[in-house]
Amino acid sequence: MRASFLIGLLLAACANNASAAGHLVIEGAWIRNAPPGAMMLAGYASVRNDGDAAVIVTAADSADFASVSLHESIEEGGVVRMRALDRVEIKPGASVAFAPGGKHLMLMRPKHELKPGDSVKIHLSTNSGGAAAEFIVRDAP
Ligand SMILES: [Cu+2]
Repeated sequence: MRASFLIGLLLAACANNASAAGHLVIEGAWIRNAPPGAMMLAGYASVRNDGDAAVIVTAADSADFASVSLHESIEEGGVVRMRALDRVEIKPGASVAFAPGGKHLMLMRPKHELKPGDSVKIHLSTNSGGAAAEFIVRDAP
């Protein structure tokens, strides 16, 4: 009885608003269109913490890619490199931009071809649950 009540609550929470689960609001989510056969794509979005406690993004995943990781582009002596991030902390009321030239979601080995206008669901895991959003494939603005 109690278990089914809890499951009902969880389902209601999930159905309510997938992109605002936990305290995170994911906005303007997009994936940079890449040539056919590309094995590596990048996803971008603005991630806002609407809650009153810090949220730590620890991982990301998508059914449409073999793997998704948190990355950051950094310039060192005129050379741009990428490094993997273990965690991205978002303070209460703050936003973190995943944007070209900075933090991004590294999307490895798409499981099917993607073209502009396609939508891909990406899930972020956090210390307080997670959040997901539909990322739209498009050319760079
Ligand atoms: Cu990267």
